[in-house]
Amino acid sequence: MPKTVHVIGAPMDYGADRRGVDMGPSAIRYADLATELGKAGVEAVDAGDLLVPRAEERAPGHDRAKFLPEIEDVCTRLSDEVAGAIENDRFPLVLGGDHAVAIGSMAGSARNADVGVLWLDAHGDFNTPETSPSGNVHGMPLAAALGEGEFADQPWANAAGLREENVALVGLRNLDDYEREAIRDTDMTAFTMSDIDERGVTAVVDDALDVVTTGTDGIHVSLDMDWLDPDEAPGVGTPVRGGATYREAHAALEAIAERDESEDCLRSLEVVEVNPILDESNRTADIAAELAASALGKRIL
Ligand code: 5AB
Ligand code: MN
Ligand code: MN
Ligand code: MN
Repeated sequence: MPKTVHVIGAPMDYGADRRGVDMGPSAIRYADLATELGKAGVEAVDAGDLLVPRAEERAPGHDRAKFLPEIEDVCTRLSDEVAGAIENDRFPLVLGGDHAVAIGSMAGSARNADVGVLWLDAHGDFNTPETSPSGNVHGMPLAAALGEGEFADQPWANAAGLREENVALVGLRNLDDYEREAIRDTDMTAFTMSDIDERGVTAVVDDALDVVTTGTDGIHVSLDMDWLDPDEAPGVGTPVRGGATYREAHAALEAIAERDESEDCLRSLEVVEVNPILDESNRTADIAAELAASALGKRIL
């Protein structure tokens, strides 16, 4: 059955140092998201943006997890919105915003179900306030969802139906020392860019899909646009060279669509970290819109 997509903008930039990522939802809509989703054959309903007070109106608070109370407020509302959409048989597509919005998306998607998470990112996003080198919460969402460290005391951040065994990270190429150890110590499955070099992106994504679909009711896909190479997608706050090419990225999202076609597993999707201020001619948002369409079944032929 074709999905009805519920588009939710989360114009939040509390989680990152580089201001401008709050314009991501606008930029992705401007990049003809609606037309792209039409090409995927889905119906899309735009629920508008969550209200996010400007960072200038707030104080960053403690420096190990900047703006954490503000992030809690936005992510709690986002989580309700995502869970509500799923309850009404709609497919939530969240437009970020910095990657801290994923805390809300995952909590909503995994509220009443066992959910797997596929994390497409250059980074591990597995810091906690204790270990973060920057204090930026966009480097912490996976740790928050799994209740690591100080996040154990932040129930709003935990994704109820998410277990480490059902998390797969794909395309890693930049980890902090702590994260490297911590990711090795967890039961999450991590694939680096070297795995993609060796085996090709579709084989790696297929393995990752096995991890996230096994024993779950569905999957949440979190696409950080810095997963792509900055030559393709320069409009991101924390670029790392050596990322997925344009075609590799499409192949990955097409593989997700294909799996969804056979197993009806795709439950929610988010596209985050688009920063049009750092971009060239809105290229990164263009690709973001196209990739969302690929994940939802857009075909070349
Ligand atoms: B992104 C870094 N690990 O914690 C940190 O873009 C970068 O959501 C985090 O993946 C990058 O500050 C967060 C150095
Ligand atoms: Mn990243
Ligand atoms: Mn990220
Ligand atoms: Mn376009």
